[in-house]
Amino acid sequence: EMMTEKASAVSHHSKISLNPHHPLYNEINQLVDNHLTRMDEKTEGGKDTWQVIAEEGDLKVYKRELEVNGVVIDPLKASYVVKGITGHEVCHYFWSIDVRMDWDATLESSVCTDWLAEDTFVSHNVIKRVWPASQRDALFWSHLRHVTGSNDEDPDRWIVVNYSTEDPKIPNKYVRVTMNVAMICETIIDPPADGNISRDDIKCKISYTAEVNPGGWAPASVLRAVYKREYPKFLKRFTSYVKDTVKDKPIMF
Ligand code: 18C
Repeated sequence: EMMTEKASAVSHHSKISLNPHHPLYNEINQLVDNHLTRMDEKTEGGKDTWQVIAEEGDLKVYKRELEVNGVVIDPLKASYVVKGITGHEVCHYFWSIDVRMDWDATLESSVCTDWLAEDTFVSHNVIKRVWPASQRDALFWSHLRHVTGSNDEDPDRWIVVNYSTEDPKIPNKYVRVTMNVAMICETIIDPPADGNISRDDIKCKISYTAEVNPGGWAPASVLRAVYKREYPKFLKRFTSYVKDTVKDKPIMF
């Protein structure tokens, strides 16, 4: 359904390449704005209903158990601090479909079905089969955005949103998974005395959230076990991939 632009009192300064007349324009702005606002709320503390499912140094993965008609749709969130990389780099590689198969071990294939703008495209992704469930696929738009902060409380951030969409051209061969995923990053710079910023002086604060509906019945215990194993694995694998890829490249601020 179409969302009004008025609802997203755009407090987050940003630039979008997608044409304002594109049918997804309002939806994308709304999703980006909601994710940034929700993240801001989270940092304000308050009561926490999230349970930790993995904790390893600076990596923390949380979930909230939620079942609708017997289908597990546990919302998941993670925070991670990774040295030597920037938020722009993390989001660039998370968004870029050219490298997705290099780090996403849960996918069997990933194909761009619609290029919308230099910051937005739609892709069809076939997920590896997990026994005993039927094979799943996902069709979603991916949008990359730089959000410049206006003051100290509103820091400079990069964000990628992957959000399910529909396309009658894509045949329905699998069980369709739907999702709302966001990767939000902030770069922390420890200014060196000599003023030359190297990779030793930077780190990236990552906040990742995933709301996935498996699209049909899947055994809850298997699904929860797969999530518990796969999300931390993904975050470690993906960030090592980024570290490794950029280590000899100039820092992309
Ligand atoms: O965010 C991630 N990836 C993005 C794309 O690169 C995108 C996410 C897309 C897909 C998420 C799909 C989740 C599917 C869940 C339903 C599966 C049902 C299986 C039933 C089991 C009983 O935003 C990173 C996503 C990291 C996701 C980790 C958890 C997903 C587990 C899904 C199963 C994966 C198969 C495992 C194969 C093992 C590989 C050695």
